[in-house]
Amino acid sequence: PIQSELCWTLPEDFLDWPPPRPVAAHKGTFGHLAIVAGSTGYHGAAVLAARAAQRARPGLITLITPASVYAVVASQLQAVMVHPWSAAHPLPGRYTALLFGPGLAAADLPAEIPATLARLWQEANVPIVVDASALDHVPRGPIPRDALRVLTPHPGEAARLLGTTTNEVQSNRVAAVRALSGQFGGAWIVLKGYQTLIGRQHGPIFVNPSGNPDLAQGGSGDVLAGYLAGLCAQPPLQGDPERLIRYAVWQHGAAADALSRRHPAWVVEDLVRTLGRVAPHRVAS
Ligand code: NPW
Ligand code: AMP
Ligand code: MG
Repeated sequence: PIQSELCWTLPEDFLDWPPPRPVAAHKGTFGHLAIVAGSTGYHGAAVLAARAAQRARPGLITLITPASVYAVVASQLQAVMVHPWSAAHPLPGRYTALLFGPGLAAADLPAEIPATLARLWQEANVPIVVDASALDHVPRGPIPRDALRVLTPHPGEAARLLGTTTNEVQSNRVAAVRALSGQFGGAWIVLKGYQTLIGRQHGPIFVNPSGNPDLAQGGSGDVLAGYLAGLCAQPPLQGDPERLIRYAVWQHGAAADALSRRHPAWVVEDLVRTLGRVAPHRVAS
C-alpha cells in the first residue's frame, strides 16, 4: 500500500545537520561546484542558481554559461567565478559536484552542452543535479553505482519525461517518482510542488512539509537547484545524500515560510537572502 512508503520530513531531523565546520577547515574542505546554466532570455536563472548555491556555502563556485549571456551573467556575480561555455573546459575536472539546468532553454544553446551532460551523467564519479530544461537531455538507463544523481522536475517537467500529462502526474505523485527513478537508473527524484516528494525507485518516499504558494513565481525552482547543488559539492556532507536532499528541500520551503510570515509579497531575490538561515527546531507534540 502506497501510504506506508511515505515518511514526513520533520524540522527536528536536522537539529544536528549540517555538522559543525572543523576549526581548521579551509575553502578546499568544502568542495567546488560547477554550474552549467543560463541562455538568452534566461540569464537570470543562472544568476539565481549561483547566488542560491552561495547560500549553501561550498568552498568555490564556478558558473559556466553560454557566450551569448556571459557578460550579463558575470556582471551580476562577484564571489562566483564565471566562464563562457567552451567544450574545452574540463568537466568534471576537479569539481566536486555539477549542476546542469536552470535556464538552459534557448534555441541557440551550444549543441555540446546536452552531449556533455549525457556523457557526464553516465560516467562522472561526482554528484550531478539536473533541473529544468536540462532534464530533457538526461540519458535513460544505468548510472554509476556510487555516484549521486538527482533530478528536480516540477510536475510539468515530470509529465514531459514520462510522456504523460501534468494531471496524471499529480493524481499519483508517488508512482511518478518511482517511474522516473526507474527510467533514470535509480536516480533520486525531487518531484516539486505542494508537498514535494523525494525518493527513488525503491525505498522510502519523503514528503516535505515546508513551503507555500508564495513560492509559485518564476525562479524559485532555479534557487532550489542551486542550493541543493551547493550542498552536494561539499565532501563533508556527501556521506548522507538522503539527508542532504531532504534538508535542501526543507530549508528552501522553510525560508519561504519565514518570509511569508514576516513580509507579504516577497520576491525570489528575498528567498535567496533568507535561504540557509532558518534554524531547524523541535516541533511541540
Ligand atoms: P500547466 O500550465 O499546469 O499545464 P515549463 P518553466 C507545469 C527557466 N526559467 N503543479 C505547468 O503546466 C527554467 O530554468 C528562467 C502543476 C506550467 O505551465 C527553464 O529552463 C527564469 N503543474 C525554463 O525557464 C525564471 C506545474 O509546468 C509548466 C507545477 C522553462 O521553465 C523562470 C511550466 O513548465 C524559469 O525558472 C506545479 N507545481 N509547476 C529566469 N529568470 O531566467 C509547473 N507546472 O514549460 O517547463 O517552463 O518551468 O518556466
Ligand atoms: P519551479 O517550478 O521549477 O520554478 O519550482 C517551483 C518551486 O516552488 C519548487 O521548489 C516547488 O516545490 C515550490 N512550490 C511551488 N508552489 C508551491 C506550493 N503551493 N507549496 C509549496 N511549494 C511550492
Ligand atoms: Mg524550474
